[in-house]
Amino acid sequence: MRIVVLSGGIGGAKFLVGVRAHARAIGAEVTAVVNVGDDVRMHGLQICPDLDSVMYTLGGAHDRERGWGRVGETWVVKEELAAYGAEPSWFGLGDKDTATHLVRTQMLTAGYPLSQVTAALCTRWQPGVTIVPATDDRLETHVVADVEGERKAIHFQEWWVRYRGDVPTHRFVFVGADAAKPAPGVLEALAEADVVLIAPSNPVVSIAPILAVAPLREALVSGSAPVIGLSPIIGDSPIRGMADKCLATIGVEVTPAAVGGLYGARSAGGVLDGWLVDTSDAGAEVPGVATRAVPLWMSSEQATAQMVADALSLAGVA
Ligand code: GDP
Ligand code: FO1
Ligand code: CA
Repeated sequence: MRIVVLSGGIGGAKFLVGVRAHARAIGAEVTAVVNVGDDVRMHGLQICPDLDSVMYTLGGAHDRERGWGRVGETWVVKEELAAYGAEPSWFGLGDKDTATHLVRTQMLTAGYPLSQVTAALCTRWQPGVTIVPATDDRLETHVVADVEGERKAIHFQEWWVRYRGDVPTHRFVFVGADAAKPAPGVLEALAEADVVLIAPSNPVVSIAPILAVAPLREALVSGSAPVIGLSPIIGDSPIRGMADKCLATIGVEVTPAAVGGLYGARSAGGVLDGWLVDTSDAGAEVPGVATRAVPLWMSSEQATAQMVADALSLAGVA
């Protein structure tokens, strides 16, 4: 069996650990198509937070508490940059993480596309799943917000890390999405997939930028594989992160049913065939989408693997 997962960073990475476990148990192959909208160039380095969260987590090298970056990290480079007054000083570059960005930036500068760079970085981390960026082209999430009395578009990282999303926010723009092509391997993986899973990632700034790559969305919608989403919202709040702020910005209620409705039924121009909500949200309905309530807390690898088994069962491919 071939499983494709659309994934953001921390939530997606945690989910992929369970996907990998279940895939090993049933002899399936996994391709993770990862958001690049968070990517940013800082201090001359190309930083890919969601790709790195997935790569480090599956490689067993992530910091569990912080969520992003490397375990056992040190911050000498950050301190030295600050001593020079080099901006932006609000963004934390860990020393170990910086080595990843140096290798990546050097390869990109030499002309390698991000998908090949990611594959090269993964030879070290052996993630056990194929990790592919949604696109090799520039695609960056910018946020239209009122900052220091002025309405402007700022990079997603500035919105989140510098302002903690705590500024009047009007919309998200996926710069470059119109012209972006799926990275090599994405359309092939979708064409060969037996099932597509949408990780319990942030629907607004992790999954939407992936689906904003038009040929990718088209392949997903017209493909033969069932598409099952898992709710990142349990009750009326995200487990962690900024999904509540993002959903409020686009005028969507913070409930599993509303997020399912945002994705929409494949039969009605959306992307979903099935939608998993937590058992505490049993009864949530999304028009045109088969909805089932199962435990959705990713409290252990085993619990997460069970979520995957439930998703495959809902898809009818278990
Ligand atoms: P980011 O890119 O680092 O923000 O991470 P993602 O977009 O991949 O995932 C963030 C989402 O994961 C948040 O909206 C959380 O609500 C969700 N999440 C985190 N832990 C859990 C969990 O145990 N269960 C579910 N259902 N969602 C979770
Ligand atoms: N998050 C922070 O809250 N503060 C930081 O200084 C920070 C630096 C950073 C560097 C590399 C990286 O891969 C991720 C980093 N993050 C940081 C996390 C990131 O801002 C977001 O959590 C993700 O983009 C959301 O997916
Ligand atoms: Ca993200």
